[in-house]
Amino acid sequence: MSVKAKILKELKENQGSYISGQDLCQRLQVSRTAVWKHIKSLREAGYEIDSVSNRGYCLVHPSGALGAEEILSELQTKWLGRSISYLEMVDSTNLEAKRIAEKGAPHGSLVVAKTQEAGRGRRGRYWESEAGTGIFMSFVLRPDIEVEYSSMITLVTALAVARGIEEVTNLEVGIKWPNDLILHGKKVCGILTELSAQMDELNYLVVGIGINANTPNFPEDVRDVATSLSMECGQKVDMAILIAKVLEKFEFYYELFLETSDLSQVMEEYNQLLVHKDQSIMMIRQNQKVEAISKGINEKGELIVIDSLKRESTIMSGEVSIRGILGYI
Ligand code: BT5
Repeated sequence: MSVKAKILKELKENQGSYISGQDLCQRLQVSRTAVWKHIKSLREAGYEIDSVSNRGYCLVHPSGALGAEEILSELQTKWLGRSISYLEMVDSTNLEAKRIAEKGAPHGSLVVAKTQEAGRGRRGRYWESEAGTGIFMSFVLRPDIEVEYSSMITLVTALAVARGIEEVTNLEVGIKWPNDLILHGKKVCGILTELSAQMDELNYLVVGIGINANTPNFPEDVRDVATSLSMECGQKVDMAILIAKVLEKFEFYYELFLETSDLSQVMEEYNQLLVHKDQSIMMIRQNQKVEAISKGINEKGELIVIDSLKRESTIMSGEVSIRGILGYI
């Protein structure tokens, strides 16, 4: 963690009370000048920091800005997001994560952007990424697993994001299999997992997460299906805190997944959040629609469905899309 992030962490932990310059120097093993320089730069970034001689520094108001320091000062993970590349603008954080992965970026490296010019959804679709309003991030994973197991990571991510959002905002998020997060019938987060493999060997995975955190409104083409956390809870969400929480949850569920190389330990929790569980859904495969009942996922992350003749089968993600009977949800 950089000295600036460490100073920010100390100030946040003592928000509202004064911490002396000398204390900061001793705790962080840096000079007074270094502390002063970083305080100045935090002020420039929008933090309101009071300073009183003989008492020290006091964080009066956080900036609400998002950057590597903000995220690192909240982060409690062991390996995920310990190296952060924060960009004001990028084509897509997934593409950037792939570029750094190709250059050897380690397991857990994180890319976060203020805006994306070509935010991507699945199958060539796009992701609306208005500057500064949402979380646009991707991380690199280098797991020692078979290629065919990697699709389960998307489900692990969905569960982690749902739990992260819940903890930070108290909002109860549902999951639309396999990778959409739903709040009051609308999509609040999308996940795009991509991989690089040679033959059967997995080189790396990139997990991309887009969360509509503080999006005030959406363009017409997604307005009916999209919502944001701030719209639903009526107040702005601190994106650095949310990112840190989501990464922490991901580490937790990912490690459970690695223990068995399947979803047996997280499946029950995932199914509890599934929006269509035990309800009718429309399965769409190459423009063909078939009605079925969703029974939740199995340990491989496949959706178990029962058709109108009461026959049970499983569907794999990527193979079919599902919809509610009356529309998107
Ligand atoms: C997804 O695709 O839901 C995956 C989205 C992943 C986005 C993240 S952002 C960080 C990282 N970098 C990237 O370039 N991508 C990832 P899909 O299931 O195909 O859904 C895409 C569809 O959702 C679009 O066709 C729109 O209808 C709708 N949509 C677009 N932007 C949206 C938004 N901000 N909120 C809700 N729905 C949106």
